Amino acid sequence: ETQRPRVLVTRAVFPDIVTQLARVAEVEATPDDAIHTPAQLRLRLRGKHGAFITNSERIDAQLLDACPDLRVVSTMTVGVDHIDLAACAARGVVVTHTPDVLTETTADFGMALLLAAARQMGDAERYLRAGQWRKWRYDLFAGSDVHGTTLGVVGMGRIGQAIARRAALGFNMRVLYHNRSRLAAGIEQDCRAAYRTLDELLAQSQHVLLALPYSPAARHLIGARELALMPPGSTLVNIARGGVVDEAALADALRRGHLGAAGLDVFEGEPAINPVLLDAPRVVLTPHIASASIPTRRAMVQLAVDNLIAVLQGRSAITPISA
Ligand code: 8YV
Repeated sequence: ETQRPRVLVTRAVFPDIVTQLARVAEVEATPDDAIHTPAQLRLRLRGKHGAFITNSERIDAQLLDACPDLRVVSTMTVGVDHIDLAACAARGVVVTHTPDVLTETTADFGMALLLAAARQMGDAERYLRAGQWRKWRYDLFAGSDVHGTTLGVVGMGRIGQAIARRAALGFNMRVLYHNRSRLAAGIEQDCRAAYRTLDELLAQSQHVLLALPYSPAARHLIGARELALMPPGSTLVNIARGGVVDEAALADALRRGHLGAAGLDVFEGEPAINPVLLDAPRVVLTPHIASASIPTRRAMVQLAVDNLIAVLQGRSAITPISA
């Protein structure tokens, strides 16, 4: 009797979806949400053929060498910077991710974070909850407008384009974008977006939103020099990866009053947060929840499970990604 493949599920996610894996594999689930150390992950993945992971688990050459039976890694993320794609390809390990199912939910959140930051909603709520609201003031948490202003989108992929449509069509914003490659004119027309170099985008945008895929080349893409290019009082929103922004430089730009506001959903070293951000003014901080609506998180888990089942049954992956 052929042995059924063995699969590790590294996170406690929707059991009614994960149980579908039992149709084709022996499943080792994870009852809690403890973060795996690399050694724990290697130990648990040894002898397994498939892995369900999130961006809390890193897949690198050392792990792959310790787990030679691994045939497929299915991540419940669209970003894959936690996976060494070249090392997986070199070992014939299929990698799948969850694009498209999260695009609109994440784009909604990108606009929400932009509005919350520009209009100082974080500081305003803390002020009210602290019992400090005593009287009306004409300029109480008076922030900057979003409608009719210029939004610079860095990373005009699926999520960036969904945000550009919301900005242009919903808020009458002028959209500039910077991308590794220039988009087809049709898309520019659809999003009413114009291509700019990064420096031009930073200098010409009242609000800048980061939605680019992360790689070591993108680390600290936005540092002190780039922040200084942004107009005084402008807004920076990051829904990409924490490493894209030099957080100390950002906190300094906020404290000095150069930057009007920031909205961050991702952080270097998350879930640990750089203390300079916790003390900075006019910044809205959220715990990596941009794709977190129940329907979307269910769709992501379902797609990740469907990818595992397909590959373990010898069929093509639904949404593979390669280096
Ligand atoms: C994930 C994300 O849900 O998809 C990504 O790349 O960052 C989020 O949508 C989050 O990382 C938890 O897995």
